[in-house]
Formats: sequence, structure tokens, C-alpha cells
Amino acid sequence: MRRLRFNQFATVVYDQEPFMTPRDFLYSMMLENVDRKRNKRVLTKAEVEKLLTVASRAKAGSNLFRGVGDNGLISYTEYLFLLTILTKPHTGFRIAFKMLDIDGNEQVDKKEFEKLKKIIGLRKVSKEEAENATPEDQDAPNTTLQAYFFGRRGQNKLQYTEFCRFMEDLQAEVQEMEFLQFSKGMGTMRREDFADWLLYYTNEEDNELYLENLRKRIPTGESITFEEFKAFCLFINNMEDFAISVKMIADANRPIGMAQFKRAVKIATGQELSENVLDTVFKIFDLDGDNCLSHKEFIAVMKDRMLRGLRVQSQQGVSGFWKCVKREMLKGAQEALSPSSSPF
Ligand SMILES: [Ca+2]
Ligand SMILES: [Ca+2]
Repeated sequence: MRRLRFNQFATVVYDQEPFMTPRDFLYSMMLENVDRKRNKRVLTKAEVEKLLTVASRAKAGSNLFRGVGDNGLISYTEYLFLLTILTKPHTGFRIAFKMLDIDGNEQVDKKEFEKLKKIIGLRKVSKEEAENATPEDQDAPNTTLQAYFFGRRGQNKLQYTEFCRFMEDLQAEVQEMEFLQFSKGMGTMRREDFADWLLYYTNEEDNELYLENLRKRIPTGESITFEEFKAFCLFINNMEDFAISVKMIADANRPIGMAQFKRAVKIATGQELSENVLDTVFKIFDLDGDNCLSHKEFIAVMKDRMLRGLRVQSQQGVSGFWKCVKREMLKGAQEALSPSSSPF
């Protein structure tokens, strides 16, 4: 299914393999479907060379993907990798980096990065294939991410700080685009626009009820800034920690009120949600009207939301990769929350 979605958004082909450009990738994050008016563009070797030079010179920042635009190539494996990392908290970056850093020397080289395919488990490289690979296959980058991380000749090493920066920037870039999409290009978003965004990727079954809550309970004309929106995105990416925090400060399985909710968010993310945002969330998702949110009313719904573009059947490779990452994260969380190290 994800392969299908990748192919649907990918606009270029090289060596009979479809690739997304960075613009395609962003579109796949924003849009439910793509309206394809043209055939995929077939690239020549010379054109690819040119694109890789663009990538190796690209500047870090939350404009990276937009800056490179259509002058880049993202492979299917990289697409899956980016998708899984995009909705993860920092702890997830750390673990993903460790998984790439096979020899554990705190840096990732191009060969290690190429093992992505193996980690994600899409394609087993046979021994024969590995031995027959030409030197060019081994050394020269052939995608934009490779050229960006490892340089035009694949000679550079990727440090954790750079990797982390890249992921933060990409998260920021996608958030900025989503904000602009729902604020219709304005500097603030109305609470009903924020609600639209919240419901965009949630399970559609209950959307009518949510919209009804929105109409009945939320006053018009109050706005949410990009800063408030970003804090909420951070919170969504830390949903696992939030769930743990909720269990710590409230009786298990009991619905929680706004004050407890607020406190759990602060524990999980280190940041606070604004009243505007909190109030919107409570008013929309509180289906039984007790002014509290139960696990089912909120966390279960948001877990759906987190899967965003991935809202299709999980594929073994990625879920396997992410299971490893999750295991590591839970271990980390348990350590952090164990009585000996608890700050409470
Ligand atoms: Ca290494
Ligand atoms: Ca409720």
C-alpha cells in the first residue's frame, strides 16, 4: 500500500526505478491524493549527476526540501525511513541513528546508510550481488539524501548532531507547510482551522460528532499562532511519553481533566500548551460531555492521527524497524521513570 502511495506521488524515474523529488515528498505529506496530469519524467545519468551536485551544496534549515524542490531524488526506502522518523520525538532520532551506526563509532558513513534497505527489510542483498557491485555503486551517492549527508563523492561522515538537526528541520518544514495550508497563508490559524487540521487524519467515523462539538462549543474568531501550533506538534510526537505521564499522575484508565492533562503534557514535552489549544482539544474530543478526556476519547484517536500519511496497512519492514526503536525507547522511559532517578 505504501509502495502504491510512493509510486503515486513520485514524479521521476531513473534506471527504471521511480523516485520522489523533495517536492513530491512534501506533497505526499500534505495531500490525500495527487492529481497526476503528466507521466513520470525519465532522467538521464547526466541529469542525475546535476541533481546530486545540487543536493551536496544544499543548505541545512527548515527550507531544505522546499529549496531543493524538484531538483532531487528520494528512493522508496528513504521515503519509508523519513515517514517513520518524521512523527517521532528526539529519543526516536537517537535510536534511529544508533541503528544506522552499525559499527558504533558515533558516525554514520555512506555504506552504513545504504544498509537502510536491509534494516527496513525490503530487499535482501545477496552475497553475489554485493560482490559484483561496481566501485561506483559502492562509493558514489545516487540519491539526494546520500549526497546531502555524505557529499558528492560519498566521502563525508554523518554525525548525530547533523542527523538530529536534519530531522528537526524536516519536522519544522512540514509543520510550517501544514500551518500555512490550514491558516490559508495567514500568520494565525482560527480555532476551527486548527480543528480541521486535527481531524484531517483522524478516523473519519466520529468526525461528524467532533464537528458538531466544534459548532456548539467553540466561539468564533479566536486564533492560534504558529508557536502554539508547534508546541502542539511536539506534544503529538511525544504521545507515548504523554500516555506514561498520564498514568503516573492519574488513576489508571480514569478520564483526566484539563489541569492534569496540562501537567502531563509539561512532563512529556517540557513545554506547555496554550489555553486556546487545550480548550479546543477538550471541547472537540470530549464526546460524553464530562469535561474530561478518557484514553479512548483522546489518546486512541491521536494515535491514529500520528500515523498520518501512513494511514494504510502497516508493512512488515517498517513496523519491524520501528518495533526495535520502540523497545529501546520504552527501556529509556522506564529508566527515566524508575523511582531511583525520578525527580518527583
Ligand atoms: Ca559508524
Ligand atoms: Ca469525556
